[in-house]
Amino acid sequence: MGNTGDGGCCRLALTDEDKEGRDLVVNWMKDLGLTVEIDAIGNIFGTWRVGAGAPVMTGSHIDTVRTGGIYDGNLGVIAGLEVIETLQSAGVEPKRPITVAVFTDEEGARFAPDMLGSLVYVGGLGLEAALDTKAIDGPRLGDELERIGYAGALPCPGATPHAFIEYHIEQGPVLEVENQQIGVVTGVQGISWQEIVIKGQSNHAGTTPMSMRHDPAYAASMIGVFLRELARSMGGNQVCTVGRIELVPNLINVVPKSATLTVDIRNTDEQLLQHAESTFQDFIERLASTEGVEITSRRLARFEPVVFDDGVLDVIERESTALGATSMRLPSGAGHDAQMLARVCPTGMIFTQSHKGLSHNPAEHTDADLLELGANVLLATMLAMANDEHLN
Ligand code: HGY
Ligand code: MN
Ligand code: MN
Repeated sequence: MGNTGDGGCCRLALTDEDKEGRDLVVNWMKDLGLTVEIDAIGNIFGTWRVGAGAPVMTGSHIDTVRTGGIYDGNLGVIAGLEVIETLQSAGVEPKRPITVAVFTDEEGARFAPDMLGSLVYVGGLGLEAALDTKAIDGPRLGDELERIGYAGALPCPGATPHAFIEYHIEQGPVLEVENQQIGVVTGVQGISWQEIVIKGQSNHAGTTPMSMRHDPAYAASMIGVFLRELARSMGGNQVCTVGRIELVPNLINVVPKSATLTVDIRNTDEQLLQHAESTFQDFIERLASTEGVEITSRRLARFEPVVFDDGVLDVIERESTALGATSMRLPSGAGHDAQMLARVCPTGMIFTQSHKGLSHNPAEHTDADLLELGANVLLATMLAMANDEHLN
């Protein structure tokens, strides 16, 4: 489901490929004897009902971007199921239930914002507003959820877990460059997504003097150049991306009528992120005036930087060391469901290396021994959290 034939995966949220993937994971959960529940935004929960009290939860997402790799998100779900299977085979029963979650639409690539399912789960976005979200290809999220049969009965927001631990590839180069096997993730950087619409005047490419043009394609290009320069001048963790540009009518001999583009701005520091946003806003106001075009922006996502629970990080670090793994603390450049669960319970993340730092790319790769080591750290951490050892 979603195999792109080049080693990658295209499983956009709530597509038929996503349904196939969901059905497969639900079957794996049932094979493990887990209680499978689905909530009103399509989040899937497989719970091993042992022990007592609120569950220790792990998991991630199985939706991907269009040029996805096979590890982003999938690793966290599969490793979570592997943790349960390993404990069951060893006859080890945790003192708390263990839940593996598959959160809806983590990528936000088809339906913005990203981490949509986990955001609804923790009460950060109302269910009805989420269900009314429109896809970039048109359909309403709630209709797609019904169509693939994952509009569940469990209410949103959901029950608060005892703790949440997410295992994920780093999707960046740091662990490999620093030759560290495990990333003890300190938090997630702030994310600002906007859709920018530029309306100009379509005109003839051959007859229209340059001085008479009001060209949205030119304005969109200048936005890309400005954002690159802004990130370079700010330095540090500042990143800016134009990921999508659509021109109308998108023809060789027509000065376009309009351009629609997306802007992704991120920083680990909230003040710097706000500075980048306001600097960009000033630029597009100047650009609209000089080029004689109308520029409007619509916010698609805005999340402040998140810091994970120190107690959980200490357990991850301790269990990594006990397993003989090298580890380092680092922030996440990518967004994750864990940044939403951190709003409601003690939360942490475990990273494994991404070869050459590649992700959102079919060449995404992590060596099997590193994948296994990270999964063992996840098992040890979840067991410690389930047996409340972290409180000692
Ligand atoms: O956008 C992100 O950082 C994540 O891949 N959803
Ligand atoms: Mn991911
Ligand atoms: Mn991703």
